[in-house]
Amino acid sequence: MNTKDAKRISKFLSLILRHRPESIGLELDNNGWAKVSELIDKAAQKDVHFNNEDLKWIVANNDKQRFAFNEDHSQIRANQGHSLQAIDLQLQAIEPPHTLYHGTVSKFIASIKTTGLQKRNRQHVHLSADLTTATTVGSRRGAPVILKVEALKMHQAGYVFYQSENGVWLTDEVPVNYIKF
Ligand code: HQG
Repeated sequence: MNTKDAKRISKFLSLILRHRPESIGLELDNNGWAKVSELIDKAAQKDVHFNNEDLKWIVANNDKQRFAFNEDHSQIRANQGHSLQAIDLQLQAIEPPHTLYHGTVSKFIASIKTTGLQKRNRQHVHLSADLTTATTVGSRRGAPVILKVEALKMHQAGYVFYQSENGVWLTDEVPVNYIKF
């Protein structure tokens, strides 16, 4: 599979497995899993063609490890990033590092200073342990602005943190007093 096709299909999978499974008539279970065979068939009906081997390649090689198979490879899901509120990824709460980073853009700063970081359409606020990832995330929208989050302090105050299968740090909100601008 060439890189261009892999990227196109990966974007399609993000849309279907995180946001709009119903757009191809696909059902996800409570934990976000889709049947691989059903996904392949329903995508093909919408003229997006890939097979089992293509999916295995994408799951293994995706730059952010966005997707995962279950043990017998009969089911697939997105590791994070869902807007579908009913999906429970069964994440375990864990202690975060001292500092986490959030990449955003300057036009959001005034609002973030008022309300803190909010999850908007997604299930969680997304944070990363390294500056490079935060910079990449911010760059999707323009010149990146990196915010420092005092994650351990938040945790000590009772805020809950999770880490997705692919290493993204997740929490419900970040109040403004834990952000360094
Ligand atoms: C901003 C991608 C105004 C927030 C990435 C962000 C990530 C506020 C945007 C993942 C705000 C939400 C998530 C407030 C937050 N006022 N703006 N109070 N609070 N924002 O896409 O973190 O490639 O939902 O700064 O790599 O950008 O899809 O979140 O700019 O991991 O796998 O509101 O998506 O992953 O945007 O990105 P998003 P995000 P994938």
